[in-house]
Amino acid sequence: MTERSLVLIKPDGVQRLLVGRVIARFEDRGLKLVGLKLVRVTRELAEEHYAVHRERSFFAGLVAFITSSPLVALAVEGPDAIAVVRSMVGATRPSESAPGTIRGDLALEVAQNLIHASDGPETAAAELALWFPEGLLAYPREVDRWVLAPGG
Ligand code: IDP
Ligand code: MG
Repeated sequence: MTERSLVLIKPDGVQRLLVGRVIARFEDRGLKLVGLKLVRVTRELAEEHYAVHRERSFFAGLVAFITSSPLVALAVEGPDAIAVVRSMVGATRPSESAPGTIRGDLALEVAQNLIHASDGPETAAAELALWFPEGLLAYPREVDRWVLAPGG
């Protein structure tokens, strides 16, 4: 099923100039961009995004980190995009992230693990609405037309 997922390239990824390489991985996989922007995150947005972790010991540090410098928010679309993106991102703790995943290749610390990705259909819908209140762009690609209507 075609899905959309929210991806955040966290401040460490922007500071380390890894934005293009991370986006390229998703494009290489065949996922289509339907939203993309550089965001200076407010405390309110950060606390809303990570509300599920409000009681965790690392919450204050996580909010401080995510608001410390701009991040890149992207919305990607494709078949089973939510699970595909999560598998490409890798485990939360870089010590457990498999080589070949984004975290497994590019991150080493859990507090600076480079990337966020929605973990299910409900969180994806809520996170896309939170980060892209202006909505996403739907548009056809030539490859979609070729696959869906060869010769047509
Ligand atoms: P996820 O990003 O893989 O979905 P979550 O468990 O939802 O992982 O945690 C959200 C974020 O909180 C992680 O990506 C990481 O940046 C941070 N985090 C999680 N656990 C810890 C921890 O034990 N110490 C510091 N930061 C943590
Ligand atoms: Mg999570």
